[in-house]
Amino acid sequence: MIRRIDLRGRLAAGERLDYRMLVPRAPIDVEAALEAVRPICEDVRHRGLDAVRELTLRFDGVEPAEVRVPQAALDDALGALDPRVRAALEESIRRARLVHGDQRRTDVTTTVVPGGTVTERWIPVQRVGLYVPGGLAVYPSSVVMNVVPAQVAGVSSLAVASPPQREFGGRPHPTILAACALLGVTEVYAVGGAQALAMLAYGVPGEVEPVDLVTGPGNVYVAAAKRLLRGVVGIDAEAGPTEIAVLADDTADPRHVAADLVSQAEHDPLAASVLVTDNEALADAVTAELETRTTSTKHDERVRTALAGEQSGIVLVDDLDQGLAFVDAYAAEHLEIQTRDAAALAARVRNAGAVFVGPWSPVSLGDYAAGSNHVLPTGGSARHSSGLSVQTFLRGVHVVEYDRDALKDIAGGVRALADAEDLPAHGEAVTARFPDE
Ligand code: HSO
Ligand code: ZN
Repeated sequence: MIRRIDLRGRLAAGERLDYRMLVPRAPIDVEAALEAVRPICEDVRHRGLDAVRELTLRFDGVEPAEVRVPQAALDDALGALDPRVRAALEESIRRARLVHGDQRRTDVTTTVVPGGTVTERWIPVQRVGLYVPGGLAVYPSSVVMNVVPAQVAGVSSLAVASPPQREFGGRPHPTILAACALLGVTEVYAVGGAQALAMLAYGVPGEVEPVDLVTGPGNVYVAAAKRLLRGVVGIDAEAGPTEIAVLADDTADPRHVAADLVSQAEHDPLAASVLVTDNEALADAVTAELETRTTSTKHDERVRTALAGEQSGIVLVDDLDQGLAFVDAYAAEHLEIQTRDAAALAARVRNAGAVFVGPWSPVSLGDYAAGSNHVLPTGGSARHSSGLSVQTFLRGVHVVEYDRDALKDIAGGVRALADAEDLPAHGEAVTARFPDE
């Protein structure tokens, strides 16, 4: 059911291998979704909450009494939350605050020359919209992963949007509401999909203040809406289906490897689970384990489809150096290193959204309770982007302050460069300050 790609001996035979092509990403057509999303965003922009209500009825099949979830509903959801889930969420929040607290930036002043300084000031984005998906699963953990870094960054105004659920009276799932309440988020909207992003980006006069930045994962329509609205608002990455890559050798436990591959396949039929190993016996044992696990796991259909997809596979490599080259080219959202000297190998990884080192650090720990963030770059974008962090919600602003002597000292340099660019007025803006010299 999971395909195997045997690369052993092929480099020695002189073949050129394009690792990126060998395990392609699941086909997600954001461009096609753009066509569907464009009229939705326009409608919300022009007709505000009337459009939001109609679109919610059309796409979610519910007519929420109110688009904004009342505070009493948030409080009730927290009051009714299973105490075990509450304790787990509280611990998840505590750990995330520890890690994200250490990401705070301090303003730095550089004295460039005597009398000339540049200060980098870190200023939080003023107002952000956080999207929490509904779909195949409920994601209170994603509330934590979005809200904690925003709050640590000092964002003062924060709105959450999440799709309304028919079985909960047109409100988001109660666990999502409870997570918002636990985190002190009071502005929550029962809106999903592109209409949620448009509502947050454009705002609704008198009802919803527009945000400056939208973050959070979502389906292809959410990704398309982000692409369309970028510019109107800032966005984080366009999230695609979840991915796990495991780089393992003969020391890995096949039961653990299989369990981890299944854990992320559970998210989505388009999720990617990739094992890269130099050990054929491990590959065989993991394949056998996957067979048994897929029969017993709750979301067996989804898992089987994901594992059988083109985007998943077991890759056999000559050695761990080739394995490392492969996983670097693939640039997984999550990369587990289950080898001897795992920490040393992990230190050599260049491209991954997050790296999970050794036998006791499964991805699902990171999904919920490691303290790390689980909103991570997918689709190979780990080659150039990072996951959500405090930095996502900050802007570094250069504050320039030179005194007279310091400016005079460099006036010639500014003039020379201004003339070289044929922009003499730039130079004159400096020399105008020194008319007698
Ligand atoms: N693995 C997902 C996050 C998640 N898992 C939420 C469970 N709940 C994407 O990183
Ligand atoms: Zn997950």
